[in-house]
Amino acid sequence: MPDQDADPELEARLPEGEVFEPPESFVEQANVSDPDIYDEFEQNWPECWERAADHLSWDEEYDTVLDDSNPPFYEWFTGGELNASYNCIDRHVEDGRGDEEALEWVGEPTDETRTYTYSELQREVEEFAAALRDRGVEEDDIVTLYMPMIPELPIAMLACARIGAPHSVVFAGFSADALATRMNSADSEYLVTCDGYYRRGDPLDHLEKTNEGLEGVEHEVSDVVVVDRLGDDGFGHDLAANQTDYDDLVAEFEGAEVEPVPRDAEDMLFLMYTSGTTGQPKGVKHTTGGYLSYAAWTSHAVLDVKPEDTYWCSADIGWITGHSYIVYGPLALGTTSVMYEGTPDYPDKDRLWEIVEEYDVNQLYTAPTAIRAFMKWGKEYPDQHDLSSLRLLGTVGEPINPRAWKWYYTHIGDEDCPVVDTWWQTETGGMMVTTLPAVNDMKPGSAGPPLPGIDANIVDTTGEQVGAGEAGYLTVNNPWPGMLRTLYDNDERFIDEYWTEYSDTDSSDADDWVYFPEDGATVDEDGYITVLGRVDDVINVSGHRLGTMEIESAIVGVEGVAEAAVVGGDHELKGEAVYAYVITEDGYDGDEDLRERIIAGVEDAIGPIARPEEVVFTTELPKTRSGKIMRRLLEDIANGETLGNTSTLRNPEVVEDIQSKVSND
Ligand code: 6R9
Repeated sequence: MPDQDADPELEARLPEGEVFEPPESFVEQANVSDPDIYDEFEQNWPECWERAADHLSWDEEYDTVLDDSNPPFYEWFTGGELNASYNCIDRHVEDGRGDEEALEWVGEPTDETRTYTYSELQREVEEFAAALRDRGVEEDDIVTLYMPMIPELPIAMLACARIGAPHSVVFAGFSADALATRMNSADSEYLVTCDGYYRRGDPLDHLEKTNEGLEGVEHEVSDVVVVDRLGDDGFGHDLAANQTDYDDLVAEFEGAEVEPVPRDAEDMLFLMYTSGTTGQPKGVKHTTGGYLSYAAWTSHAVLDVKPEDTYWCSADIGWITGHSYIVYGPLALGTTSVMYEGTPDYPDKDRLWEIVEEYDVNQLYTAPTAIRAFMKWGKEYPDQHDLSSLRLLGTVGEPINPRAWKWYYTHIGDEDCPVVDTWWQTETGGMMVTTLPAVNDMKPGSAGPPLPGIDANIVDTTGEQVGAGEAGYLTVNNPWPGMLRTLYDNDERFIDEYWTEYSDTDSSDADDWVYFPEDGATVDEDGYITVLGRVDDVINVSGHRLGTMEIESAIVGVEGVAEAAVVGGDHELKGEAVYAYVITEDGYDGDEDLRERIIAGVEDAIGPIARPEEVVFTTELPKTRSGKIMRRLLEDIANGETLGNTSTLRNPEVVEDIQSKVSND
């Protein structure tokens, strides 16, 4: 395997610290190319956000752009009414664009693809919306969607949106327990799932996992719709009494017309569960008007999406990136969105590049973890394909190191595509910090300035702005349309998690409220923000957010485990990997059997993405005198770094013992 470290030519051509200008050919055609946009937004705030709302068709015009009378419960575009499904589908058909492609679905098996024009998507969505209604789904009922990357997932999302039923998508790679926790939390009585899907050529049984999860749901689940994805490769499960086959159900509603329900701008469009500091995942609530405007606006301004483009975001729809930038943003703009079922290395390591070539993809939006893998596989894979259709590249999910950035820029973009490194979160709904591709120079490794209208600052623990180059905490001072409105059914936790750190929580003046995303960052003299990573107990494995507490509670649930501490250690491909330090109960050995049971316990509770890279058995964990586990120290040990001061420990002798057990390869 070629080692990119040993690519002196590349390193020499693109030295660290170099700044790249937007390519002229890109600037000439860009949606947003006027640098005055920053001033315009600042001087005209919050009315500037009408520019985002203008990307949508409203059934009822809004009266007020921002109602900030009750911070941090901000409301956007109040009085306005709209429907997300209408905005993502019908209006494009009404504009005479019904025959243009909305979704290009590429299955993992190389001979399987499906194209949906906007008219076809409309028909499918209306039929499934009619079916959901028939099953009893009413406006405001939360429908859980537990599906992999198959077309029925966006179809179900849009069908829910059409009838005003918020969806809660659970990533298909999550475990049965994770499904149950989320359905319980949202009191969701409806589920859409599938029989299985393909992973690297093999069919996976998804219905069995679903059924296991349903056993853990505490309320009655009235209906489960099951998509038959695998056909003859299926596992032959019989459907239970409350389960219906998707195709059979939809066949009953052939040609059905379902009027899109006008929704209040502030009505919930969906819930998305994400990891936080405590064990329980948080149900992030997004609304119809603000979220959709923001997803559409950022797709337009940052990803430069145009109706005639073929745009591809390689994320999974089970994460926020897929919601905003596979489904809602691109479809609201009427473009063609590509959706790929499989992994980038199946059947070979050039699969993505084959798809880019085949579909003439114009924008590619992916994650640093994927780019690091491409780098490791070598440039001969992209080199086999004509990638000249690409006009813009994007990354999201975790910090990108300059070397990976440069590789992407050079070998995928041919030094002719701007790269947008976009910082944002499940909670922010859309991008917050990134260069505008035709306006700002690019600095590899640094996301860039906050977007127009976004007031992001790097501050110290007292809230004072730090100087250029100093590490601090990322904060956001003004609200924005795409922000979460609350955590489902838990306003108190919403305030606790995001607003207590830097706000005057007794104040009813919005200026006294500051959003804290729990990321560390630095800022340079040009205002470019470099995000360093989470400062809470959340780790980022391959761009996926995992709570260390969730993993710890899974491990402690395993028979024979007394105590566990989980930290993120550096990992070449994944960015971070899970390191678990475990104390066994008396009478149990830290042996292979226990290690395997711990790994299985984590996979059952969360999913394979949370699988510990290393399980280290120890008799004690390093603790401060007040009894707190010194996680920093455990991280340093995982990374094989020289340890700082251990004198504040109650039990300094344990450190050496643990160090000797970590492999650091
Ligand atoms: C969209 C998404 C959010 C966390 C976030 C931060 C990290 C995302 C990043 C980045 C550095 C970037 N993150 N994008 N860090 N540079 N461009 O990923 O949402 O799953 O909620 O994760 O991901 O730590 O706080 P989510």
